[in-house]
Amino acid sequence: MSWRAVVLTLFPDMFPGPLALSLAGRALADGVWALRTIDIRDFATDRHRSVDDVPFGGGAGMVLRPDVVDAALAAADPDLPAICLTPRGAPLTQARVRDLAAGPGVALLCGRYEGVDQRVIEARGLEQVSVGDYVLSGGEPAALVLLDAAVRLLPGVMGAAASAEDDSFSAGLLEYPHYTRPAEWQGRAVPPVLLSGNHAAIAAWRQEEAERITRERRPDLWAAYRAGADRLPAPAARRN
Ligand code: 6GU
Repeated sequence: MSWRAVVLTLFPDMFPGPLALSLAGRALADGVWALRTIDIRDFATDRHRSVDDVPFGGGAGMVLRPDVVDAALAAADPDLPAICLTPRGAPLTQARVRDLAAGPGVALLCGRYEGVDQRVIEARGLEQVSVGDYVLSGGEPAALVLLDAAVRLLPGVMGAAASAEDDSFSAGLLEYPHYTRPAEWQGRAVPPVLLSGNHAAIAAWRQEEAERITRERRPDLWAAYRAGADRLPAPAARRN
């Protein structure tokens, strides 16, 4: 049985989009996962096929109607976790992606306009998820992001090397930098340790670089990593 993605959207033509290519596209063609789009507009009931209306209380933009969205959600697989993509959601994390990939699939409601009527979010118990602190014109690119992140974790989609890499992100650090041939390019040399053949020294250098980069760029991740390291039974020597 394939991992199932159901996307509820006003723009079904945006799917599979980039997910038809590369790793996700191969897995889709091979039946590792399946994608179904539900056009929210198909569930409009009036002759103008309206899906949205002005916000109560006034203000800019339009709000997706709860009755139309509820009817669209009723057409999705009831056994899938249902997520509403919205910039007001909880930040998407690798841990959440891993859990979703381990389950039967996901149903994704893509908000448009100013958003979705709050009552259908509550009535359906929708989880609200964001992909970052910036505003997209709709949830569709966020759905593509979530699906890409989940599909690459499905069994057989990536090699064993990649799952080990994931573990290193799950360990809470940004990755160390990478280099390939030529060993010197435009006067820039590759860090000599990488050419040394000393695998212990290479692993130590990569760990230090990962820690330095995380400390410099992501003080939030660095603090969480330090807090986690403090809970280890026999802590190795640490650099602040
Ligand atoms: Cl999930 N939707 C929209 N419209 N904007 C976003 C987002 C989602 N995540 C970050 N920005």
